[in-house]
Amino acid sequence: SLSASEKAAVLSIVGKIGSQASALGSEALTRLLLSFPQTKTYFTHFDLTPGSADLNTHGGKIINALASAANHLDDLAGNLSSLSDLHAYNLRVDPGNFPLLSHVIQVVLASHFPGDFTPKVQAAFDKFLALVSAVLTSKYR
Ligand code: ZNH
Repeated sequence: SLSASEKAAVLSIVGKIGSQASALGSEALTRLLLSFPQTKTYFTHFDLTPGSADLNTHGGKIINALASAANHLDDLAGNLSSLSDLHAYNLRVDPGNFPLLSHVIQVVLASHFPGDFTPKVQAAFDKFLALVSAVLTSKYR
């Protein structure tokens, strides 16, 4: 779990997102699909053109889910329970893809918030993304 200062660091960067969730998430997905083309298999029903409505909508959902989780750091399992069911039983996303998405999200945050995404904040956010990923892949069997 996260220390008090790690929790504060996670909330500090989440607090910068504001109205940019869709743009940030869309860019993260574009980076994911370009750097790790195998991830395209999950999005065959999407328009994968950078900036498409599909990527903006889905990117926004991902970032908003992370922002919600960041505001429930003492109950991540509860906050992410239905998303955990969805990924395990319905989507069946290979767990190996979660570190890839976590990586590109951090690249996006570093690029958009260079002054705020300090090494210390990144270390905390990386730990946070690993905890979220662990919950989302916890029901696989
Ligand atoms: Zn996921 C979906 C989140 C990872 C794939 N997702 C989803 C959603 C959300 C999320 C919020 C929506 C849901 C509803 O609508 O209800 N994810 C998330 C997160 C994460 C993730 C937070 C981490 C961190 N995913 C992931 C990965 C992948 C995915 C890694 C692959 C690669 N997802 C997915 C899909 C979907 C989802 C495919 C569905 C889409 C549609 O719309 O169709």
